Amino acid sequence: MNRIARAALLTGVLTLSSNAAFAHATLERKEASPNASYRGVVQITHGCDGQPTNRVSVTIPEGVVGAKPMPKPGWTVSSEKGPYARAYPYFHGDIREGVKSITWTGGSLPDDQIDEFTFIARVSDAFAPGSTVYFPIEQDCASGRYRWTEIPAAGQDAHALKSPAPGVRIVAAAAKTADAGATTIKAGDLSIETPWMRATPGGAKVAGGYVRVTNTGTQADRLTGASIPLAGRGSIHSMSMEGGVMKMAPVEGGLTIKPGETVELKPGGLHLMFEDLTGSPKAGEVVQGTLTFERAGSVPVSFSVAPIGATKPGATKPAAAAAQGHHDH
Ligand SMILES: [Cu+2]
Repeated sequence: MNRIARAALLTGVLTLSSNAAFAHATLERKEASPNASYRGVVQITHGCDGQPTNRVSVTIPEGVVGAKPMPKPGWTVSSEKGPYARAYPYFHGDIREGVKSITWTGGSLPDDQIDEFTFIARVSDAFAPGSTVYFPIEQDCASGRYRWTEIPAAGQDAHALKSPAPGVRIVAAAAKTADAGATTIKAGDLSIETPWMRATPGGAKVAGGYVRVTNTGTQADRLTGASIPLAGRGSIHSMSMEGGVMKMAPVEGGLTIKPGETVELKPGGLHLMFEDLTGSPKAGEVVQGTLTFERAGSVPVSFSVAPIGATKPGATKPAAAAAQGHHDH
């Protein structure tokens, strides 16, 4: 035994609770989104004051539905089911009851080893982005146990709790997932949102690209170019009606984005024009590209590809798209 450990033993400093303060039971994934699945991985990083852990139980909070545990070799898993406080939308219908707690027993996790206990569930629409949902966890050893079940009161700091239940922050799906078509890239004073483009039919030589750019700085910037590997060249186009016909033309000198201004490139208006295509972007793909700004420089972006004729990122093709007229990009 080293000197520090001996001193700790003599003075009693190394108590169960001070140990616990450094290593709570935790959930590996600390963010989830409403109406999306959540993979809960309970991490146990120590036993009970030297003893092995032989029971782990997680309470599935109200509003988290359709929970299912992952079996674990060497452990027996059981679930307790019951009715929910209300019905929640669940895929194609409503769900009114389900798993309320999951318990793994019969294994033995030594104090000096770590392990994970996994479940899958769906976070319902009961939680708004910015809120936190707590999953109380019980950890038992032969004698000795932890109850990671304390939930902070409104305004209370979870760090002040001795045995906090792990919390998962609810974030809007759009802020988190690129495939939802909403991503924000920061480049200097510019905020570049949701670059997307339309799929093109095979053999098409042109494709349109779209993006929203906000200038949060105090000096104007200018979008001067765009490129994707599939296109021989890229430029910025405007569209206007001339004699009843929609015409498009390059924006000479680049597109100015004034301080505080948001410029939106969208179908039917300003757009990125990719020409001399050597391939066809397909719906669902992500095309890597570059936007070039006078001040912010070259900014790598990922264009998510929406279906042919889509009017919005990620949107399905509207029935009227084919009748939209002169421009299919
Ligand atoms: Cu054009």
